[in-house]
Amino acid sequence: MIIIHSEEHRLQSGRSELNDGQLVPCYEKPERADIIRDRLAAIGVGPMVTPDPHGLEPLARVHDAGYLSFLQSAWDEWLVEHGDWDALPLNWVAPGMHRRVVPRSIDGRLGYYSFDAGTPITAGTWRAATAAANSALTGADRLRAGDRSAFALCRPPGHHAGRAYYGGYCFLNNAAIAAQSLRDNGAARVAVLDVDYHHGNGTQEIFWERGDVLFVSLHADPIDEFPYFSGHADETGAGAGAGATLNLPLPWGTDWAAYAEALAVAARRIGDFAPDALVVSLGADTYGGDPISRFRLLSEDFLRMGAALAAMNLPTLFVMEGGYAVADLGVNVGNVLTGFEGA
Ligand code: OKP
Ligand code: ZN
Repeated sequence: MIIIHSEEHRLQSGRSELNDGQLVPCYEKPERADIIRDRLAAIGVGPMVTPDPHGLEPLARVHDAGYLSFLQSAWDEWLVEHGDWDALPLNWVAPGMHRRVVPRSIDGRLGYYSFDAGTPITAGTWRAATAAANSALTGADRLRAGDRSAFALCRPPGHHAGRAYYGGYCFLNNAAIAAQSLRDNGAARVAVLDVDYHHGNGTQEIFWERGDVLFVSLHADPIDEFPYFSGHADETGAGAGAGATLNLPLPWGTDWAAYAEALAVAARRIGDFAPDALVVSLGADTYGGDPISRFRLLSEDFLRMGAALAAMNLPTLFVMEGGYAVADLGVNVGNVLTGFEGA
C-alpha cells in the first residue's frame, strides 16, 4: 500500500510536556516517524510519496475558523510575549466560569483553545500539523482513486484535537479531516475506527451529532486513563448522530484475547453501518512496552490486528496516531500493515 509521508513532521519537536508533576522530554517526538519510515522501507510495504497540498478549506470543514487562525498565529504571539521557549497553557475554564469572551492575551487563548499541558506549540507546529493533515487528505484521495488501502505516516497525531481545541499531542484532527474529505467527495457513509490506546475524544466530538460518520473506539477506560472526560460506554452520540458513536473502554492490563473480542464487536457494528470507506486511527500505544500506557499487546498481536482490520473488507485509510515505545514502534506498525496486506 502507498505510504504518504512528509519530512515536515520534524518541525514539531517540543522540548517538554508536563507529566507526573514534572516537565519531561516530549514522548511525541520526530524519532517516532523515523523508525516507522525506516521499518516500512526495510520490509517493502509500498512506495512512499509526499502529500499534496490541500489548503485550508478541508481543515475548516472540521475545525472552527477562530481556532484555525489562533493555531496559525499562536507561536508568533507567544514569541513576542515570552520569548523563544515552547508555549504551554497554564489555566483552563472550570464549570461555572465563562468562556463567552475569548481572551485577548496569548496565555488566555492558549487555555481557551486547549485541554492539557502536554502539547507544546513551537515555531514549526502549524507547518508540521498541516503537513500531517495533508498526508491524511492525500490518503483519502488515494482511496477515492480506487486504492484498497493507504497509510498516512504522519505526526503530530490528531485524534484528541476537537473542533476548537488542541491537546494530547494533537492540533489538527487528521483522521476526522480525511473522513470528512471522503464524505465531501462522494462517500455516503464513512466509519472511523480508533485503535489508539487513548480515547479519540476529538474525533468523537467532531462527529457527535453526525449520522453519516460512525465513530468506534477501543481504548483504556477513561475512569482510569487520559483523557478522563470522554470515552465512556454510555456516550453514543446525539441528534442525527444518536447511536453513531460506539465506545469500547477496556481495563488496564488488557491483552490480545480481550482486545480481540472488543475488536470483533467493533467489526460487527462497522459491518452493520455498511460504510463506503474506513479510516483507522492507528495508535500502537496498546503495546505492552509502551512507556505511558497500560495494555499488554505483543508485537505479533499487531499482525492479528491488521488481519482483523482487513477482514472488514473496506477501502481503508490508516492514519498514524500514538505509540511511544520508539524502539519497537516500527515493527509494531509494520506488523499491522503487513497483517492487513497478507490477509
Ligand atoms: C496521545 B495519543 C501520562 C500522560 C499522558 C497525554 C497522552 C496523550 C496521548 N502520564 N498525557 O492518544 O497517543
Ligand atoms: Zn494514544
